[in-house]
Amino acid sequence: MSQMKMKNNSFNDIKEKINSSEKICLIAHVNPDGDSIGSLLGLGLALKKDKDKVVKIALNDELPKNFKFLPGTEYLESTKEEESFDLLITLDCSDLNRLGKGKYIANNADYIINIDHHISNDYFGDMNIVFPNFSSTGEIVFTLAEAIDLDIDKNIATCLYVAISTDTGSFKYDSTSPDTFRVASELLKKEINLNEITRNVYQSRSLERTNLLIKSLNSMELYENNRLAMASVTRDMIDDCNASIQDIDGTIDFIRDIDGVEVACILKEYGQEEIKVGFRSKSDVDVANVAEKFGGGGHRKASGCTIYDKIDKAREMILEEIKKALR
Ligand SMILES: [Mn+2]
Repeated sequence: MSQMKMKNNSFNDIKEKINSSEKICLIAHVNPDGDSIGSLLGLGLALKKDKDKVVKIALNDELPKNFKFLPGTEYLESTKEEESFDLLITLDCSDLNRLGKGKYIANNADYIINIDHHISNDYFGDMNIVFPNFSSTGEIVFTLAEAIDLDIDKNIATCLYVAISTDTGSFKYDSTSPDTFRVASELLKKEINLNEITRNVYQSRSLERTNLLIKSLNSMELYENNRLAMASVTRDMIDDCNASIQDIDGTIDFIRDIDGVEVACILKEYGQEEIKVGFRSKSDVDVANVAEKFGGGGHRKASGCTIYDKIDKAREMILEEIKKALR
């Protein structure tokens, strides 16, 4: 990839491209989180206000339960091989592989706008808005919408607020800037229902998920004078709890939050030889670097990768690399 390509377009370029497109598809990354769902629905609903356009809001995964209350979820539909679009807008995706099985949709589109905040973004779009210093893709979407005069109503504000709140760990992460609070303030002015958001997003953990959390924490081991904590979640553990693989999300934050722990790591057995690994750091250790050693990526303090090997072998390999990073 040439350095020349690593350049952002202006909001005006984006505006003109959106205005001149009639059939638009929006899509976000696989294993959706609050930022991908919130920015997808937020921008989707904003573009749907233009009745002269066909706007598809694509989601190929199951919508996590705690986001089902979001406005616009009734429009979510999976992609189809035979579809084509003037414009594809990707949200919160650092590269096209993040689209998972929906990746083919990139070939079904004449043009791609890539909106993201991951530092590892490879500028795959024909146009790119990649701001690694933004807290979330939701914050970028708001800033863009404001700049190009898209109407942000209460529904859209609800989606974008969830995007920002979840991707900042409720405004705790370093990526939270004065602008983040300005955007949150603008969204609150739309009279969004904070109580409804909090209840759905943060206070509705299922019993199955809670049981899996307990099991996962029991699998935890500490290394390097308790500076590193690792847990593994196997298929059997998930089945025993009657839980699903998405129910592991969030467990890593509990591990990171232990006093003295600098790096938290969780291994998730997606398949017998497909292990997804999540990393969190709360010190100077750059876990994006660690993830990159295994073909993954992310942010300095939150990253991930996939290892195609047995879970015990994956654990050994990861342990070795994190130990190096901690020295
Ligand atoms: Mn994000």
